[in-house]
Amino acid sequence: MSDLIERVEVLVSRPARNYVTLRLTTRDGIVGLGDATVNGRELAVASYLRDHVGPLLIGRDPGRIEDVWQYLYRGVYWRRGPIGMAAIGAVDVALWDILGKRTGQPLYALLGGRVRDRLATYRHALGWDLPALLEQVDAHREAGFDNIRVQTGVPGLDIVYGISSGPVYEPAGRGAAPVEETWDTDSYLRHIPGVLAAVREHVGDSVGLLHDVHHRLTPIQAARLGKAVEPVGMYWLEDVTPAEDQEALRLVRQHTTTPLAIGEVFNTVWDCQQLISNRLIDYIRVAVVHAGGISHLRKIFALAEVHGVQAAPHGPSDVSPVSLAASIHLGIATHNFAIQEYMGYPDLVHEAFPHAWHVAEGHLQPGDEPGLGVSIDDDLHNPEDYEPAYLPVARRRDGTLTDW
Ligand code: GCO
Ligand code: MG
Repeated sequence: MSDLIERVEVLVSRPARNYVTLRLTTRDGIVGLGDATVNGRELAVASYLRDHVGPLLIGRDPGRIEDVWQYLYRGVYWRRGPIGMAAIGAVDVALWDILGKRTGQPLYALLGGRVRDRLATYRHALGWDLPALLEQVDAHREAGFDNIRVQTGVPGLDIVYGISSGPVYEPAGRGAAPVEETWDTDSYLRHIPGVLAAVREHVGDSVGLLHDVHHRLTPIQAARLGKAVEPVGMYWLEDVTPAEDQEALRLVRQHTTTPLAIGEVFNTVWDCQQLISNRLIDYIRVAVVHAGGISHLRKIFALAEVHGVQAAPHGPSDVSPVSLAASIHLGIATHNFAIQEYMGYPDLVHEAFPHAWHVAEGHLQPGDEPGLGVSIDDDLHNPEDYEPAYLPVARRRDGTLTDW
């Protein structure tokens, strides 16, 4: 058969930042791409793909997408986890890409076709202080974006999640070992409600405001914050507590009507099954790359739809343009998909992954090329460019390690 998988390549590269990309090629030359980037742990997933998954794919029928997923998930015996699920996700996305190219259809057409004309997105505004933050908020509004995530410095702290000294924030890449940040919850809780209220005052009612707490609070602290910012009318508060404790959200929920978003570190439907079926969140943030690809995300989103929860996937710079493409195609074809995060990329990343998806009038569009509509510029994917780059860790003032 001419359409079986013949070649499996795992590209580890650093066009401005580290990415792991899977490239599958069939005997008749159709190429499918998948993103397998796990920020700060790139080589582990590359080895999983090269050493264990790749050899099993050679000679396999790329059209049996669900069967390959089950083979790689159930067949391995060991379950879940970010490394294994990113590898499965990369294979899944590459197979969908191949199917699109073989049938000449953009992916969204194979996923049921458009349910909306354009996909809502949000951009990041960051600033150490309010004037700097408002400047970025205004810039995004002028560029046509209606939904903005706001992150700001905290008095007394030197480094804070989501903020950098320059205009662009990059979570990883600050050296060969993780940077250690100091965290102080009381200072944060005293400061942030006033900042969010001031941003609301500045932008008026028509802008969606989002804020990422990045897993820093206990349930009762999260409940207090949610309640304090109710007058701001937030689009959402994100990751208020460490996400693996699903029951914690019940307490938060009992105290506040501020919408809650969670799930960027989840890998499977079983990580969010209680959260969704008990309606403890409003938005589920699983990403194509980290939660088993398009096939598995569709199941999570279907469960969410039944329970009135909306999809809003993770989309920072460490989710490559390949994954972002998959998410945009899925978003344009999924009824309960609310919004796609789009942090943006350095120019070199756009050049390394030429893509049909694009921003138009403050919204995302998948483009109409067959499959994902993303290709690779091989010259910009040099394995020698890879450098270890870790996400930071955080300690409380007394030195206790806490959630970053
Ligand atoms: C977000 C995220 C990111 C993560 C990063 C980890 O909401 O965009 O929280 O900023 O921290 O993707 O690799
Ligand atoms: Mg986040």
